[in-house]
Formats: sequence, structure tokens, C-alpha cells
Amino acid sequence: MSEEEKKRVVALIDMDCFYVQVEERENPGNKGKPACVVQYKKWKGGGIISVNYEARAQGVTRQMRGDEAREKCPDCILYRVPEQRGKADLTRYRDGGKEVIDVMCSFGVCVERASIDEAYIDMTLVVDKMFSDSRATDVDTEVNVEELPNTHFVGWGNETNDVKGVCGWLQALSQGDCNENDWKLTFGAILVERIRAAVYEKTGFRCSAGIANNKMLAKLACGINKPNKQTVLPFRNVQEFFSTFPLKKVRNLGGKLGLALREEFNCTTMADIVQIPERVLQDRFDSKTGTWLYWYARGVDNESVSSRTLPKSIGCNKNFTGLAALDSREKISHWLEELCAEVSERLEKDRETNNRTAKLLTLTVRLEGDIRPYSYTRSIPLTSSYEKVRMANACLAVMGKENPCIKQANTRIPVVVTCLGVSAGKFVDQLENHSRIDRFFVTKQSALTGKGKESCATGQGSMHEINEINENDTDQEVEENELVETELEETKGISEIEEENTTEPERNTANSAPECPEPVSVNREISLPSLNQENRGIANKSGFFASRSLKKSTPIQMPIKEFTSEPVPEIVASQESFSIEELFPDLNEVDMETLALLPLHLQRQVLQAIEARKGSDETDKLVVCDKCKKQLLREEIEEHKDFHLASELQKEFSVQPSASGSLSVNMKGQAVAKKSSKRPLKNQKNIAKETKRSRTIDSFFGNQS
Ligand code: TTP
Repeated sequence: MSEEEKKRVVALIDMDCFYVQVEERENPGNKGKPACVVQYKKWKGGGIISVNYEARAQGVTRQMRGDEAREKCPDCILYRVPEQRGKADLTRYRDGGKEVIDVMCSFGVCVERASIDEAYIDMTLVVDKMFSDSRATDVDTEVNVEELPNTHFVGWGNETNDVKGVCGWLQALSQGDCNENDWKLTFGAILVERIRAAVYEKTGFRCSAGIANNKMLAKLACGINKPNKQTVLPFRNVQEFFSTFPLKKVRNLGGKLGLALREEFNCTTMADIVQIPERVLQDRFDSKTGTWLYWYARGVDNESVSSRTLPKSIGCNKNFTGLAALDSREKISHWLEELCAEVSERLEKDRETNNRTAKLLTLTVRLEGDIRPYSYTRSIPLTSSYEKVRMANACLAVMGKENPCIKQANTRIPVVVTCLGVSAGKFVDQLENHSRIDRFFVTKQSALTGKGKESCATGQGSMHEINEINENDTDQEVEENELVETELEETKGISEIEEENTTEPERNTANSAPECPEPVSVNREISLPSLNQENRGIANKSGFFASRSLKKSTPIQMPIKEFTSEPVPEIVASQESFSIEELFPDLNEVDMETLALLPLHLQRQVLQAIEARKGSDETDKLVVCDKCKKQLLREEIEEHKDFHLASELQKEFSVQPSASGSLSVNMKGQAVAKKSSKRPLKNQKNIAKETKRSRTIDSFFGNQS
């Protein structure tokens, strides 16, 4: 544990049975009675998504449906998630979560909103002050057991005898048996008691908390004593605690990494990982991951609490299971409009409240393929207009590009859509946005007439091009969306994705398709930025590997796909001239995605300026790739080589479809490499032959996610 690590004091605060508490606040007469919140679908009483502790005491669990809960506990109140536009409306829960965040912020601590009902706080500065103040006085009198009424210390007394545990801990402190870190954790616990009391006083909500030296430990500690309790995990007790703690419950080890540790190394607890030498972990994973794991198993996690009280993205999605699956352009268009209407409304509210504008719209589509379901995500640059029809049309155009059969009106499409998600992100500060980048994105028509109607150039490919540059983000989005369904505690609400619970059976007639709406007239004149004609000729990289590489290395070239004669969104630069400094005051901080939205001549200018800057102070860091002669930073070259390797492998994949599923089938019936977060699985043959090569590629993908 580094000195720095010792000094951090971090907490995770998690609301207890949050949705039920929100409902109880609306219905105070029901407080103290067993209750659940069920998803709006009515089949068997709806899927339970939150259970209060009174109902849990009577055997009700989240895995049950409303009817089963009633069988177990006849008095159980079932609150139903409100609906709007035919889908769950989480506004009241989101707003409740925001109230809690506001209270936390008033304590001068660094707050990172982690989901709709939980937040990490870094209290180091405040605690340091408490600690130094206490040193100035008589420490023995500083910590009173009454200041820790709901606190437990891991390793001190059993959970049913709180006072003894706390007293034992305080006694050890006063006898000098504890170190500075123990003192600071104790002050952290006092502060969290105050924060939780304030949250209750101001919002009426109860919460639990974990206090430790980092996020991973705080999260673990939080789950130990609930509801309305807090737990300190002193660093000195971590190893003992880990000796029985299942690794799959640890943050970041619930997924593939945890699975590899369980299956290949037979690890079931965190302590089991401690037995594996660092070198072995590095060899199996990669050097960075191996070292990280080595320390993680010892309770060290350096991930910082980043000050973020607003969601990173705003979105919603809807599942269309069984008979409700969307099988026509008209149904898809209808639901895209519904989803975009909600996102647009929330974005407007967000802009008003938070003075920021989203720059990227991400569409997620899941389809029932011929062989198995598959999904893809695409991102579309957003202008400052959050016009719902325009957003929906842009999404539909993207879907038409992916699946041409969707372009046909009144025709049953062969591969049905089972989930649609729309999410906006890449927020920029509005003031900054207006003064710099946004002034560029004036549509031709607006520039001429001042009206909102835009003219479009040809070449839908250009929208695709931008999509690919942003694929990393869209991958992340998909992961978040998908995880919301399966591992909600890890991801829920991070992006404020308004999500349906997916506990419904596959064929749920209650969730039948809506009345098929009248065909929506699709305005093809979409006003979204795209690359101009000049851009189209400059690069020829395409596909999954190319786009992933572009994100990491400087995207001097755009991935270009063939373009069609379809009308496309177009953006033209206004006549106003901008200096590079005005657009990007700090050349060290150029956002390559934003850059990619600019006209090509400006992109070149900015990149040349960056190069020139590098030349002045970083010449020795540049190397030339012997394959493509591109100039790269020294630290980029290895990954860049991986890109070439990956491209070669991609070619192999495309001529040699693998039984392992690295390829999927698109709606045209062609074999394609999947672009979603479900990364191409490894071609087993190649892996057997070239273990070393495949490991490099693995680490390449690992680094991207
Ligand atoms: P959780 O914090 O996982 O659960 P909880 O707050 O209901 O209960 P606990 O006291 O055990 O923390 O989830 C927070 C809210 O997120 C929950 O109240 C409802 C919602 N949610 C879903 O919508 N779907 C889900 O599958 C889960 C797990 C939660």
C-alpha cells in the first residue's frame, strides 16, 4: 500500500431499497409496511425490482413476481413504476437520487455519482482537517461512541453487538494500537454518519455506507451491514476479510476476468489470488492487468473518485420480446420517435438545469438474427437541436443503412428488432460550446435563410464514418445497457439509461406490440454533421479493427466506407473564420472526436499544429511505423503494430468463418465481424497456432475497453 493510498478516505453511500423509499415518501401512511416496486408489466403481477426490508423479512425477494410476493406476504404493497409513452418513467427516482447528491455535495467532499442511487465520495481533505484539528487537542476526548451510532468496524466485535465492536475499536485507538490511517478512517466514519443523517433529514431517505481507503473496499464494506448502517473496513483487516470473501462479488471481478480467475486458477476468494505470483498473472493477462490484479487482491485500488454529479449520458431503451418484436419500418419508426421524444425532453431539461449540450447520439439495436440474436450500436453527431423527429429520422436512416430492408415501407422485415436504445452523451459546456465548436455547425440552409430547414448532400456513408470513429464509446454504451439488465448494481444509472427490467418471459403477450401507427413520413433532410466530400477520399481503413485503432492513435485518417446516393445529413462551415487557438485553446487537450466533426482543412491545421508542438518538445518521442510509414508517439507504436496484426487477422477471419462465432450474420445474410461490445470471439485455429499473437490482440482489445 502506497503512502498516498493510506491517506485516501473514501466512502460508498448506497440508498436502501431505493425505489420503495421513493414510493413510501409519496405515501407516508404506508411506511413500515412490507412493500415492493414492480415493473409496469402486469403478467403475474409484474417483475419485482425493489423490495423493502419489511417484505424481505417475510421472504419476499427480487427474483419473485408480484403475485408470488403476495403469496408469501399477503399484506405486501405493490407499487408500480409509472409509465409514459408506453414505457417505464423513472423521473421520480432519478429526481430523488439527485436530491441525495445535492446533500452530499454540501459537505465539501468530492462526489462521484455512480448510479441512480449510489455515489462514491472522497473525503480525504475534510478528514485530514478533522485529524489535524484533533491532534491540536486531546485525542482521547475527540471520538465519542455516540458519534458512531450506526457504525461497524470489520474485525471488531460481531455484527449483533455494535457498541462492543465500536467500543473495542475506539479503545484500541485511544491505547495507541492504531495507526494514522485508522484514525482517519474513524473520522471518515463520523463524517459519513453526519452526511447520512443530513440525507435523512433533508430527503427522508435512509442509506447505508462503506468507508475504506479506496473505492473497491468501500463498495465491499457497504454491503456488509444494511439497511441504515455503515461499515468501516480498516486496511489492517482486509486480508483476513478477503480470506472468505467470494471474488465474484468484488467490483471489476464479476465478469470475464473473474471467470478466468475462477476457472483457470481455481480462485474462489480474493485471498486465493494472493497466492498467484505477479509474473504468472502478467503472463496470463497482460503486464498492466497482472500487476493491477496482484495489488487488487491485496486491497489496493488506485482508481480515483472523480467529481461527477451529473450522468455521463441520458438515454432510454425498450425491449420488444416475443410477439412484440418490431417487424416493420413503421413500428421501428414509431418507437424511435417515442424514445427520442423522451430523450429530447430530458436533454432540454438537462440543458436548462446544467448548462450543457450533448454532442453525440448513440443508437443501440438488438435483433433476432437467423442463427442467434445480435446487436449493434452506432453514434450520430448531434447539433444543438434536440428535435425529436430529426433525431428519430437520423436513427432510422442509420438502421436503414445497416439493414436495407428497413427502408421498405409497409413490408415485413425478415429479422425482427427486439430492443431499441437511444442515448445522448459527450456533453460539452454550453458556453464553451457556443463560443467555439458550435458556431461551425451551421447548416447550409440555416446560414442562407435563418430557418431550421437544412439541405443535404449525398452519401450516407459519411454518417457511418463518424460512427466508426466513436465506436469505442458506443461499445461502452452497449456494455452499460446490457449490464443494466444483468449486473445492475455495477452499472445502473451510471448513464441514466432508462431501462426496462428484463425479468419478463420471452413470450409475453401482455407486452404486445402497440397499435401499428400510421406510417411516419420520414424527412430525409436531416441536419446532422457529416464529413464533406473532401474527407471521403483521404482514407480507406474500415471495419472493426480500423476503428478501434483510430480511437487510440491520432485519428489523422478517417475510416471511410463506400457511400451511396442516399441523402445524408450535412454540415457546412459557416463563413466565420476561426483560429485554431480559439477552437482548441489547449492543444494538449484536443478531443479527437470533436476534431473529427470539423471540416477537413481545419482538422489538418489542428493536427499540424499538434505535430509542430510535438516537434518542439517531443521529437525524440516520435517513431515511424515501417508498415504504413505513419509517424507515431513511441508509446503508441506497439499498439499500432497490434492494429496491423489485427487487420491481417481480420482478413483471415473474413475468408475463414469461425465456428466459435466470431462472425455474425447481418440482415442481408452476409457474414460480418460484429461491431458491438460482443467482440469477435477468437478464431480457435489461429489461437492454437499463434498464442503469442493472440495474446497481443487480447491485450489490444482489453486496453480499449
Ligand atoms: P439496488 O441498490 O440494487 O437495490 P435497492 O436500493 O432496491 O435495495 P438495497 O437496499 O439492497 O440496495 O438498486 C437500486 C434501485 O435500482 C432499486 O431500488 C430499483 C432499481 N433496480 C432496477 O430497476 N432493476 C434491477 O434489476 C435492480 C437490481 C435495481
